[in-house]
Amino acid sequence: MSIDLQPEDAGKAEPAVELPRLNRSLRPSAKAPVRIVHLGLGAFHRSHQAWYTHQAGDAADWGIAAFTGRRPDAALALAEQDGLYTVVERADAGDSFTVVSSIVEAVDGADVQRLAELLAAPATAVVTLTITEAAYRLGADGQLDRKAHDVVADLALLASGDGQPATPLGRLVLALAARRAAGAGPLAVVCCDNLSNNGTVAHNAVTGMAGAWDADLADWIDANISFVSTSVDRITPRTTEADIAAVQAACGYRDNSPVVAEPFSNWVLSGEFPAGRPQWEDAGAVFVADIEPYENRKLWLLNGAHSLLAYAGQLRGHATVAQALADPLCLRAVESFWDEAEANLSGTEGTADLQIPEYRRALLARFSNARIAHHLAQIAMDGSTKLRMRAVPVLQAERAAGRSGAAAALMIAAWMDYSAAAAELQDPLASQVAEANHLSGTDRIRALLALVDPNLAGDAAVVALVEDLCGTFGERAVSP
Ligand code: CS2
Repeated sequence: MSIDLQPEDAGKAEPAVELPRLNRSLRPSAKAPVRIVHLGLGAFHRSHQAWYTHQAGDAADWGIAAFTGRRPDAALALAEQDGLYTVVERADAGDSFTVVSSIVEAVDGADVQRLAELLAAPATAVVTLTITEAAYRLGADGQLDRKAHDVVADLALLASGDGQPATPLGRLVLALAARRAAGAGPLAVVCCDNLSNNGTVAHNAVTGMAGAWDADLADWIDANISFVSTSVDRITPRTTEADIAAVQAACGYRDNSPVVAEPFSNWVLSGEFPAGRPQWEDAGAVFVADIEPYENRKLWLLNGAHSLLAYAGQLRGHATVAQALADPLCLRAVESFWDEAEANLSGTEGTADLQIPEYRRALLARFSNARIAHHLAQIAMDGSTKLRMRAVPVLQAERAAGRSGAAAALMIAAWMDYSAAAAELQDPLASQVAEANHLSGTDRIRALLALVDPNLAGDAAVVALVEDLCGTFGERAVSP
């Protein structure tokens, strides 16, 4: 079911009577059987992978069982509506509303037994992941950080044989062990987090965890599980009360879990699906042999600009992406970073096939969509991990080419200033960042840089460059 609405109509019709809740009577057809298991049930999964699956020509064969991460809330809310929810596509010209029905089971992530049961079923062919960049617990060497405290705790639980792992990696490894035991055969794990080479990252993280528990399991995973790399794209801010009210007014039912997204969406995938997959190409997904150029284009141009705006913009007093982009100082920083990134992007036929000028123009339009309130504070989270993918490769490539990389370095400098100014920093390395911020001068810069990339921290010229750029967007941070 889809409805279109102009902006001036939105929110007009105040419901006079209690409206029905979105419920199974609105499900367009019978529930599809579970063949996809998702870890990380959140707004992005619902606006992206679940939306593609809903639109696939063979959607009737592909139901998703979606598991939450740390908290059960999203699963409980969705389960009340039989897994149904509304995607609000929010364009400058107005909203359109679609009820998505591909999620057939919404489960609390702590229910590891259900996860193991589903992975042990031969019908399950695909596992998709949106567990956040930081959850892969990658060390600076690209391998699983086996000393991370939650990894240590989960390994102890797995070894004891009677405990429920708490990390997505631990849960997935336990469920893959159940699949091996059941002889249910190969499947594909599709990483949908914003990491370069994300299939390899997922492979290293999963086999790293499995291998530290049971070397045979790691070998079985290597032989049977295909790790698919993908580049995912759709700007999806957090749902607000106003969004819930807009759906109620426009659609005539109450939906406790609508998701608002821009009309644009993109999914590029590369890898094998040994047990099959939905026809995601019907919804515009693209399958390629070499994903790296697409991945870098998206990670550097979109996500890189996002991080730059998140730190620079908040230091300048802005709250949303659209507001920050309207600030000439922030816009200039983004354009300079894009110039550096573009100089290091190349596709199969140079940059022609990547259509960088068009991509940049489209990004400016997407970021300026003022009807999408994309909060900088949301993007600013987990900076130490995100900068490794978004700023470091461009800085390294620029320096290798004999140039300064000042625009990429500025993103890192803005993060440092922000990390000292923020009331509360959400980051997997928050305590180390706080410690580093107690140092002063060059020592502080070096210590912060080491958390992002130890090699860069060992390069005195880069440390000096970053130190020089601190303070560009506001007060230079001083040690307490
Ligand atoms: C953002 C992404 O929060 C962030 O770090 O850069 O979530 C971004 O909105 C998506 O990747 C867009 O596809």
